[in-house]
Amino acid sequence: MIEQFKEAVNNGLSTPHKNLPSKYFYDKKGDALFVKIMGLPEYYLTRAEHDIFKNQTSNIITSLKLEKDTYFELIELGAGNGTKTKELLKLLSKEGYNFDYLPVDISQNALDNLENNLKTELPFVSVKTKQGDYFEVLESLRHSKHPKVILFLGSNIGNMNDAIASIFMQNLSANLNLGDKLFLGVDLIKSEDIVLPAYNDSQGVTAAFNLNLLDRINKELDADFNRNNFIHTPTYNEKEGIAKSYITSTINQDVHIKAINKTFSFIKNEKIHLEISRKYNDEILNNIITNTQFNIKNKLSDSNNYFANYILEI
Ligand code: AVJ
Repeated sequence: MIEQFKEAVNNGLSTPHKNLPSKYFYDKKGDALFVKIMGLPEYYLTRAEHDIFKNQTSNIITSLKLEKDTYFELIELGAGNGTKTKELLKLLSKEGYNFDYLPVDISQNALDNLENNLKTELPFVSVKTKQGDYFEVLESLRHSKHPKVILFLGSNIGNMNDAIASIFMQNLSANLNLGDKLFLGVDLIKSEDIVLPAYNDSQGVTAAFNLNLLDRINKELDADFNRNNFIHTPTYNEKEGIAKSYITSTINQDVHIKAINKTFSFIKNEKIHLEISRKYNDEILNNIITNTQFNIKNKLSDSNNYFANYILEI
């Protein structure tokens, strides 16, 4: 784990276009900051997807062609705190659908919290948590032959570039059987005046979320980054539909990372690329699923048309 982190940091800071992978945002502090982001007035994504789950719940069930007398597995990749999914679980349980809810996460702690919460809030839903890597878990479920519905929500796919997203979808489809479904949440391409503030909020929470990665490197790799010498400088290009986050060095500076035994130099205005947040439309999604068995069956959008949940089927 720490070896991988070390290698990613060393590789990322040793290239001319410096970068650090956003998957390392999520330490304890980063998790808490992301929860704060989801509640920000500018961060419309979570509210928009929740709008779909809350106001179109029965539409979701119909679109997924679920049947009351056929057992199915509802598998959520990266379940988080399950706020949106609970809307769906509530209705499925109330209407007597026959299913297990299988939240998958890398964090056992997140799964324990979710399980405890569901035990009190939705005691009649059968929950079977699965700790591990998405594809390890899917591989282990592959032979069950029960119909499966996969939830991959929150525009989490947006952190992948199109080549990686395409490989991800190929792997996912290879682990499913004919008739299985994917319920995929993506942020839609829209104008900069809406998207950019979501990644550059007025309270500076997203800035703190990005700069926290420097603190994490200081802590875990014994480095001497001074986060006050970097600023959060996100961009959004509506034409390509990608938000990118960078931190920019405000001075010429050297940073030593003891665990790597190396000093890295930053010149004034030099950027480190941290994250991409890809926005979607039908064409982009169609390109990504070209080499998979998936077909787009339906699409549900929120009332502002900011966000969409696509239903794909094998
Ligand atoms: C969790 C990947 C959906 O890209 O919108 C939020 C992460 N980064 N603010 C996103 C994030 C900055 C988020 N995802």
